[in-house]
Amino acid sequence: MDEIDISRAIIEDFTKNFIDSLFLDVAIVGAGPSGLMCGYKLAQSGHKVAVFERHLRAGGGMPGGGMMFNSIVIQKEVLRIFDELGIAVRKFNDNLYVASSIETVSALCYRAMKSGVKIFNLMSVEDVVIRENVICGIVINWSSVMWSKLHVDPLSIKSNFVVDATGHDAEICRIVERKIGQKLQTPTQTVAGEKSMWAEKGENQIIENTKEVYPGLFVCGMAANAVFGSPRMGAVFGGMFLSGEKAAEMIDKKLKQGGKCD
Ligand code: 48F
Repeated sequence: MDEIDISRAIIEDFTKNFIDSLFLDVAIVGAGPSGLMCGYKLAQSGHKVAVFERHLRAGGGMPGGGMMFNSIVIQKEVLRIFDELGIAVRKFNDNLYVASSIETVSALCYRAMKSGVKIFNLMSVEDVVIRENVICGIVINWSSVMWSKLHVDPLSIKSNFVVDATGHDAEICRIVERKIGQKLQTPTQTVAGEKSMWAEKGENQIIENTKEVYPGLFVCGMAANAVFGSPRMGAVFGGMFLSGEKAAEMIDKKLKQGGKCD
């Protein structure tokens, strides 16, 4: 065994994966529960998907559970998803169940990747590609470049659709607003920002808020509630799974109608 072989194996494998991802059906920004769920469902439908995650590990806000008590709460209606993913749940009451946040993240990543999703960690999306008022891809850089504020130009990935699954800050929607110089077409005509904690209302509204907010750009998860000014909901996660699933279904339908960007 030679150290150079180890280096070559890693560099060649990564480069092959990266080059293979330069054109995607769907580029998902954020490997939290909604982004991973969206990717898993799209890949299951046969689409070419990659998830770009700023941090070292996938999972977003899920591993920390509620205030670092590393359990999460889900509602009865998402039991079918947890069952499909093979995640153990324990009944709390007639409507609520609990699961290990670590087991949930691990299962979701594993099943997503086994379905064909590529996950690129330590990469940040800093811009989008826009052609004739349509989002056609993302602009990426190493997170370490951004954190250290180095002046290094980014690279681009083309995709038919982009999903903003960046959580509370709805970063991609905010970038698009800045770049097009106008408010996104939302009822409030703005990226409103999430409202204070109201679990039940937030969970109900997240499904309605999951949609295409600009041609080629979908929003899901907590970012959807931030865009439409709906409440946050804390460590109850059912809505994140249902929102990711809904975004995937909507994009699947559009992809089956034909590609969008060259
Ligand atoms: O925050 P996050 O977990 O989003 P989510 O899927 O789930 C929200 C819940 O975790 C929780 C909650 C439950 O009720 O409210 O907060 O909506 O995951 C978002 C991921 O996106 C990454 C970020 O590091 C996180 O892992 N991210 C954010 N901006 C960027 C990004 C960016 N510009 N480029 C790449 N990754």
